[in-house]
Amino acid sequence: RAGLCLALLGAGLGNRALGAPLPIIPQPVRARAGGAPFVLTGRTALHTGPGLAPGTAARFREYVRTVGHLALRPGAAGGPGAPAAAGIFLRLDARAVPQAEGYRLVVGPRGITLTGHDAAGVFYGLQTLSQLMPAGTGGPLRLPGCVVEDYPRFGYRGVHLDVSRHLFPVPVLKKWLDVLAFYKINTLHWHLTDDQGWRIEIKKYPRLQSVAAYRAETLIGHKKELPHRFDGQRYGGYYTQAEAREVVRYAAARHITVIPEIEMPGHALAALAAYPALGCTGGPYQTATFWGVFDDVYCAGNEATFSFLEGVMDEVAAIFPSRYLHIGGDECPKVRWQACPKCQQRMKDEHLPNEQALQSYFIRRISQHLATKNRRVIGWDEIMEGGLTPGATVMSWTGEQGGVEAAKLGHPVIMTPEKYVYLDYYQSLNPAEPLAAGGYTPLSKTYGYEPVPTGLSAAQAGYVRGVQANLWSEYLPTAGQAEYMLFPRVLALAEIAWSPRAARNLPAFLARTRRHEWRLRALGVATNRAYDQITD
Ligand code: TNX
Repeated sequence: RAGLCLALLGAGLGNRALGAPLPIIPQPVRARAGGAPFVLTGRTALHTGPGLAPGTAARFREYVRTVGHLALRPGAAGGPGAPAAAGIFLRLDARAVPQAEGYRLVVGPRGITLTGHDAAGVFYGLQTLSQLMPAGTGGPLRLPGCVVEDYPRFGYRGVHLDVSRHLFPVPVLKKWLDVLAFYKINTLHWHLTDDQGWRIEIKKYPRLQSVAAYRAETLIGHKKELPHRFDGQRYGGYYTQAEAREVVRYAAARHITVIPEIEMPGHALAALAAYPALGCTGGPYQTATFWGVFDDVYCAGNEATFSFLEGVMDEVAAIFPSRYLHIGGDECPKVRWQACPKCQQRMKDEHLPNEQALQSYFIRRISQHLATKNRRVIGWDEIMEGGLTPGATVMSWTGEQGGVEAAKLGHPVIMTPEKYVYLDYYQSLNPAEPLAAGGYTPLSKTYGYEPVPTGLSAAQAGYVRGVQANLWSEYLPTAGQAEYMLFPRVLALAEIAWSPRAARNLPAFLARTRRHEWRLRALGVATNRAYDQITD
């Protein structure tokens, strides 16, 4: 039989059945195609082994229904008495699959066995299985015979979404979460506050809803980069706590952790518009109507700032169970602090040599407050200015240097350098591209990014916990446009975050990506020009 296979391969005939690469993204650690396919029909049962939540199988059923137009039969509860009929068997076995989030998938003519190290592993195995499934109209579906052994390279595989500059409805967020999970992304970094709008309900501070959540109707000050939607209309809105909890629940059911970001001490104009006493000058301020970096930031000399932010973070922590909470920390000008008697007094009292150290003091106080709730902070790389807060994780966006330094200091690091993984940048040089933030990160550039910088020892490299792509929404007034920027570049991020470094192969990835266009469409992602722009 082996001889026959070889002969077929040699003749170029068996290529499809035996040697064709499986269209899986991200590329698994080991994937061997071969043997007879499994034929999935309306008689196929899905058996869930002990210890697995029923929801795990439910989402796969749903996928088979939408893409294959087939309803799988319910399986027996599993265990030793499980029926021997052909079907799909899901089970947990941490010894058989030793890596966290890992799985082993065997597809053969008599059935499909999926063994996960943990529930996440089973879930990811089901995503792989879904990706092996052809589209159908209710008739039998042939799933290629194969053995896949797989686990992630990084424990943190993130996508960041800015909803301050423009916000997107909860049903759209849910659709995107489905797609992220399909590609084994496990973290949504939710950028909830910025100068242009505060998007999370905080019950203790109602003006965050009535004032900070909306942009000023009249334009004040500068004229730089007017958002095209500035037409004198109020723009804004926010997610209620109930909605945010629903997003957290929906994400968790797909093994995605939602990390909320509350920006401080900079990018805070919307909050200052609502509570002007929290700024050094006392205002008045208005929620920003254009993009950029603003001089007015939270006053670091005012105790009210800290009690306000602690009140905010208390509610945020109650909504979001994630161990890590993001406190921003980027792009905070120091001019107001320099001119503010209270800030200068604070620097004297605390023996802080400069405003950078005052920023560090600011972050440390918030971090200490969160530590009492057993939470840790993540911040953009500028939180290193003036000294890095103990226990903080650094998100390295301005380049790789912040991440390198933090790893050398023994702090966890998420790499997200703008040059490679900023999804608000142009993805092609086509002049017909819709207006974007500038910058150029085509699919191939994101794919070519290596998250572990050179020059780190093996131990230091271990602090690089993962990689993230960021979608800022200044130029994305509609969900459709945001989706156009997300996909297919998220697929490249998924592969650099999950697959072994040695498996990286651009032409092979691009070929697989093309085979995913219809799959994305099946998940509700609009087909877009981005596919025509895939070039090697
Ligand atoms: C910089 S990245 C910012 C954001 C902007 C983005 C635009 C970062 C931490 N701060 O406020 O939206 O550039 O690309």
